[in-house]
Amino acid sequence: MPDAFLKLARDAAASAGFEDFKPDACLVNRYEPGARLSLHQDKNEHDLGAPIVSVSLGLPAVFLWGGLRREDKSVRIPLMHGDVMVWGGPSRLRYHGVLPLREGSHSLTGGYRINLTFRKAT
Ligand code: MD6
Ligand code: FE
Repeated sequence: MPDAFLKLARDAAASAGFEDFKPDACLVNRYEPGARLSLHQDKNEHDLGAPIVSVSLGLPAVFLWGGLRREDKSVRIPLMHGDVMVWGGPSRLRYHGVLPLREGSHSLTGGYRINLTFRKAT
């Protein structure tokens, strides 16, 4: 992974209280208008002690931040270009998702949203 990506993820994790995050994977998803991510847990990683760092680029989105059970109420968090979310510790397995993306245009990504999620996958 590029050094700049690693530093971004490590610095973000540290500022949220997760020192010495060593991500070994960066998932890159491109969302087009209408695309959504239904409520889910990120639980494919072996080490659930490591946080998730999620970087939003381009078109804005609404993040759904739920609880530890799928049926728990979720709150809506607007995510803009450059926003970084970090979750871990007791919140590592909280359900989350993204509402359908609205049409728009961003000077850097055009009609898309790009999300990077950094993880310790192995
Ligand atoms: C987001 N992404 O796009 C949140 N989870 O703001 C995710 O929760 C996610 O992008 C699992 C795999 C890929 C993802
Ligand atoms: Fe996720």
